[in-house]
Parts: sequence; structure tokens; C-alpha cells
Amino acid sequence: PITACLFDLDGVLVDTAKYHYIAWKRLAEELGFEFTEQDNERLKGVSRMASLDILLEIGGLAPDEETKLDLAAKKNAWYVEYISTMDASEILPGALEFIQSLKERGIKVALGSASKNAMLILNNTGLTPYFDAIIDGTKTQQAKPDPEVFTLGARELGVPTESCVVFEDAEAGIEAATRAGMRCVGIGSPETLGRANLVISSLEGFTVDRLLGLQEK
Ligand code: B16
Ligand code: MG
Repeated sequence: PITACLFDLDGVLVDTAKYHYIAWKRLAEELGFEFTEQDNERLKGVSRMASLDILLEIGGLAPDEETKLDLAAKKNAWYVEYISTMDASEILPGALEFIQSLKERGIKVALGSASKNAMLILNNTGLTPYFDAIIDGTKTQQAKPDPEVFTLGARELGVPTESCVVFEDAEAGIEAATRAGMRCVGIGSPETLGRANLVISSLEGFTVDRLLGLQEK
């Protein structure tokens, strides 16, 4: 039976992708090259340092490790400044309603995010109290598509992995869920998320009954 749901944060519960984008774009401009919205697609769900490597590749730059750490810190400081003004109005449509309905039906709820800034976002949007377990980028050693973030979530909830369903907007996250032995709902377009058990465009209107229908799959 399905007894727990694990949620990715960025792109599933909140749209922080736009803040990541303007911070990376600002860094690229300072380094002297263009960074487009299309380029930014490659960064979704990817860890901070891996994102920086992609950005530098786009700009044709190869700085040393120390400079890279400085650049990542600079981008993060801007990003933290942008998300510090976030509030509950930036929770994506349907997300809070769905989480509330899970709680009413006794289904456990966990966070499985790559972000080291997850707590700031959860606190600013008022989402923190809804989670029975929170696994973020400060608790993991391996980035998605490694399954670690989700297996740790199941362990902290005390449920078997096969009873968990993951909600993800990134291909790397769907692969991580599959490798963890969990079912997965993709949020976005079927072209990129085709490997999920079910793909929906958003959590708006999504119900617990539809979730439980995945048990037969
Ligand atoms: P930070 P998620 C991911 O969050 C983002 O999708 C990705 O764009 C970001 O680089 C990564 O977190 C690390 O974030 O720099 O804040 O530690 O989708 O796994 O919730
Ligand atoms: Mg995401």
C-alpha cells in the first residue's frame, strides 16, 4: 500500500527556478557572457556545483577550484537574497491543498530536495509544519540521480521504499526515485518526464484517490 509521499521542492511545491535563473544569469553577465532561459533548463534539479560547471561550459571558461567555490558562493548569496522575500503566495497551485489532504488521510509527507536552502524556503512559505521528515542538500552526500535523498526520506519516515511515491519535476529526480524502488509522479511535460509512472501538469486538482490508483500500477 502507499503510505508516504516524498516531494521535491523546487518546481514541485514552489517555483524557485526563476530565482536560481536570475542569480545564475547575473553571474554569467558578470563573467561576460549570455545565459538564456533555455540554458537554464539544463540546471534544473542539478546540484549547485554541477550547475556552475554547466554554466562555465556555456561561457567557455575553466577557472581553478578555488575560484569556482567563490563563484558558487557569490551566486548563492544573490539567490538567498532573492528568496528571503518569498511568502506563502509563492506556493505552486494545488500543492498545499494536496499535502493537507494527504495528512487527513494519514499518509506521511517528506521533503526530498537537493537544495541547501530548503529550510529557508519552507520557513518563509509556512510549509515546514506539514512535513514528517525533511531531507535536503545539507543531509545528503550524493546528488540526484543517486537515490540517497529518497531512501533517507523513507528511513526517517520509517516506511518501506515500495510504499513511497515521489513527486518530481526533473528527469534526474525521476531516475533517483526509480533507483530507490519508488513509484513516481512527474510534474511537467510527458516529453521530458516520460519515465514517471504518471505525468501531470501540476498538483492543482490532484487527489489522494488518484494517488492511490497508482497502487495497481
Ligand atoms: P542550492 P530541488 C534543486 O532543488 C534545484 O532544482 C536546482 O536548480 C539547484 O541547483 C539545487 O536544488 C541546489 O540548490 O544551490 O539552493 O543548494 O529541485 O531538488 O528541490
Ligand atoms: Mg525540482
